[in-house]
Amino acid sequence: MAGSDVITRAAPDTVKILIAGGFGVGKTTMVGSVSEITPLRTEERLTAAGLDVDDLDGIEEKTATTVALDFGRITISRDLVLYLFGTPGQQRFWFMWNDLALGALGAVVLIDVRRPESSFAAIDFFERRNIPFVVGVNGFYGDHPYPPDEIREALALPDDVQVLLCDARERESSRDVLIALIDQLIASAVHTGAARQTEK
Ligand SMILES: Nc1nc2c(ncn2[C@@H]2O[C@H](COP(=O)(O)OP(=O)(O)O)[C@@H](O)[C@H]2O)c(=O)[nH]1
Ligand SMILES: [Mg+2]
Repeated sequence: MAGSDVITRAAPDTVKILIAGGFGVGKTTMVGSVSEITPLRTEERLTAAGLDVDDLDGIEEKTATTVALDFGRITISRDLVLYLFGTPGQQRFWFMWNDLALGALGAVVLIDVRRPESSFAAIDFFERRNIPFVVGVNGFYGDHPYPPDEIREALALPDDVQVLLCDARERESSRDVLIALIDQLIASAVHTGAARQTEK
């Protein structure tokens, strides 16, 4: 019967994912490259007023910044839709992170391979709250000078946190990072479920 498919098919699960990391690491770029809807952006041109406040060392080419958040959506499969929330990177907007993290199942912490220290605070944020995350290493200018294991060591990441080399400008590459995160979330849910079963 025409339309029965529509009636019987359950609505997809929607999952909230944060795209986090320091200032200028490529969060807005990643949300923009994977989103299938025109991402909602709240970018403002960087102005002279922010010069003393925003640390532009090493990213002098940056001319706009996310003042509130980026929002995008990607359909992973018929059953799974991700809502992506790109966090603001500047220190003075950190107060928003707790609210943004509410209900988030996981996160991508992006790092700029040239200045990994700018994402330390984001890693720390998710570790403290036990929010699962993967690390996406955004190789600016397509450069990936360090293998994932070296980056893991430099960031003192535990073995279960995946480190993925990526290019935030590329849809496929950004999508791969999100799929790795989803795989990790599913694996840990299965693991927790199995542990509950054996407790019974
Ligand atoms: N060459 C290069 N530029 C990038 C890459 N990712 C982001 N950018 C640029 O770097 C700047 C900062 O990126 P943006 O996404 O705004 O960073 P955010 O502060 O983390 O949201 C922008 O001008 C981007 O166009 C990349 O992989 N390679
Ligand atoms: Mg941004």
